[in-house]
Amino acid sequence: MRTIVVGGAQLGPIQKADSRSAVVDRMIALVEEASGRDCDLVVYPELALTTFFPRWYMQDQDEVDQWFETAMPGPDTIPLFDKARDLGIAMSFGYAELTSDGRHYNTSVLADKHGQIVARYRKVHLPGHDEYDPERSHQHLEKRYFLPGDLGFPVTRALGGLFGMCICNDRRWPETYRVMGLQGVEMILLGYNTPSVNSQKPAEGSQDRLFHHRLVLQAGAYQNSTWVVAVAKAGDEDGHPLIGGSMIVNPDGKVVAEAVSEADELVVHACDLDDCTFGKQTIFDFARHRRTEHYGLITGQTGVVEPRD
Ligand code: CDV
Repeated sequence: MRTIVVGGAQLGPIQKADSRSAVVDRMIALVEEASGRDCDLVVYPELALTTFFPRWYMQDQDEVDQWFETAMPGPDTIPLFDKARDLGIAMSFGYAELTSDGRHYNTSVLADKHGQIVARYRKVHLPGHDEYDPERSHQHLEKRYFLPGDLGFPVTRALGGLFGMCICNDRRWPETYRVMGLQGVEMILLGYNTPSVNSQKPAEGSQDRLFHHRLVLQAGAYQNSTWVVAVAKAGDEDGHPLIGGSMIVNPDGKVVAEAVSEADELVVHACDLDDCTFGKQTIFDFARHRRTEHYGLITGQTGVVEPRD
């Protein structure tokens, strides 16, 4: 058995006016609760330190840059790293990263139990648009504020297992899981901010969104025989609702723990990484069963090319 007790640390809404330090206080309260529940690892959402700012249209780059961190840990996040290290808990969370040479990414990090960052991921699949779109019920300007990630989908040895990360929209793409599956991933950590309504399809509400969320997590976990830990920022941010539904999915694709609220809430499960072995050695033994000679279109072509008449 290689059991890791995981706490999915869902955050309730963060308003535009909320300070980083107020959010970090909430994150510290969750890691303290996690300690009381014997967690080894706490996972927080995408862009955990602020409101989901890509909903706001900004033209002034200085205003945009206020939402980004130039150091991790930085002045606001050092107390969180100190607390997690003192409690001996590893953690993962998302934030907006501004590099020293001026690049902007939607990033997640994994810190070990000593507070050292051991893995970094930059969001590859950026949804939304890059200019103000009056046709939408709300804006989703990730393509305006971030570059596509440049690190691929790395898998890292940590906590006695093989860990990968992805962020929000990445979870809808089978390629995300498979690229990590091909590196033997045993646990995928992912945070998200998913609006409860589709900005281009008002009929698609929160129940539909939760259905799609669950569908892709369960499929990704099962098809790659990996744990998936998915953690929301949820609830109403300045009049903009986000779904909850934080959950832990086992390598059989079953949901084993799930949030019941749209507030700060810890979802805990003892995950045995050895549970990944059976699927990886049988139906999803990639080395024996994959047929890469037929998969060229996956990497050779981006959009759809229909067959000729
Ligand atoms: N933060 C996100 O990536 N959100 C997207 C929305 C725009 C659909 C998601 O896939 O949940």
